[in-house]
Amino acid sequence: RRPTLAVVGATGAVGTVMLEFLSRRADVWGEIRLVASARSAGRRPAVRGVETPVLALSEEVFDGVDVAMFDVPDEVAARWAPIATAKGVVVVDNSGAFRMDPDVPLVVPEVNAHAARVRPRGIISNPNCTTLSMIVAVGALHAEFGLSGLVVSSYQAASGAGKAGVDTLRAQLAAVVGASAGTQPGDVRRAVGDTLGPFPAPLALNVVPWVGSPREDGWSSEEMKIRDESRKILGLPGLPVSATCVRVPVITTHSLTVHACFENEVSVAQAHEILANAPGVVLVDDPAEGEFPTPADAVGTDPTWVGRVRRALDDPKALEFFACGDNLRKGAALNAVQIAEFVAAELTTP
Ligand code: 11C
Repeated sequence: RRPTLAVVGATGAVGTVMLEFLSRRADVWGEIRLVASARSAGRRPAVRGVETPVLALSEEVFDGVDVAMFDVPDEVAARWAPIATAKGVVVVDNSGAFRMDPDVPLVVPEVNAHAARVRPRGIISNPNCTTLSMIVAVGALHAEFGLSGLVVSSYQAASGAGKAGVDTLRAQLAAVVGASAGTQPGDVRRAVGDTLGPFPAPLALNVVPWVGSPREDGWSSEEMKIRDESRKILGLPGLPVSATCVRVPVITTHSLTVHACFENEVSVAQAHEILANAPGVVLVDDPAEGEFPTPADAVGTDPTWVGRVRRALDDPKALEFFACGDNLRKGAALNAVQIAEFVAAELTTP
């Protein structure tokens, strides 16, 4: 019997991309059941070419389900994932609710697929999209050189803040386009008016050095997620990690600059070879020819794109590079689908 899959949050930005992947990847599933809030119930999105009714979230929707992918707010996941697991469902959760629970593995299949096998609570967490936009490349370099520290800055897209983020950026871009804004203090703020949406400052014609909510000593929740999640995925609980998270006026695809320190000396030639051969990574690194990844080129694609690889001028054991990846695909939906397929293979292998 092929396993039954539920997609919880099937009509959201990430859920929609999940359905796209389920429709075009090798089909390992029996029934695919779509679930969302009561507000979205009754819609009929296509999955595997078949219009499929969306069911309202309830205990009964998990009857007979083997694996469920959740893309819902943290508090909804915290409440409903245990209800699903109590019915024997393996939950692949894309929220932040369980990521740091020691009894919940945090999985990136290219880096630590083995961790998905040990899941005492029946839940496997999917990392934050910002961590995911660089961790496949970092993991490949760590396997060869031994990571000893990370300093990263992010350049995060509006869609990380959901549909409200995208709608806000588009509205702000429309407001500034004819306003000749961007030359005097406050002129961008005046042009966008009170349309800040989920962002703490105008995003059009701007960069905003704040993502998430406040944590101790001036750090943001997003910066702490990058630190905590990188440590857990790589199995390096004491790894020094410093992140500065910045929102930029890009619709979709998060980017990061990475300063990675290693136990061993590194060379650009070796790093190029590792990255060029790493599953899930595409290396584009010929800046003299204008070749490096950008969000505008990476959006809508699956890999982690890496370029601008340099050895640190003052440390022969450190590399600098630029990484970007579509935050709705590998950053969310694709990684969750890969984990779900890993569990499906486990369930169907005698
Ligand atoms: C952003 N990375 O770009 C966030 C969104 O923990 O899954 C994803 C938050 C999370 O705003």
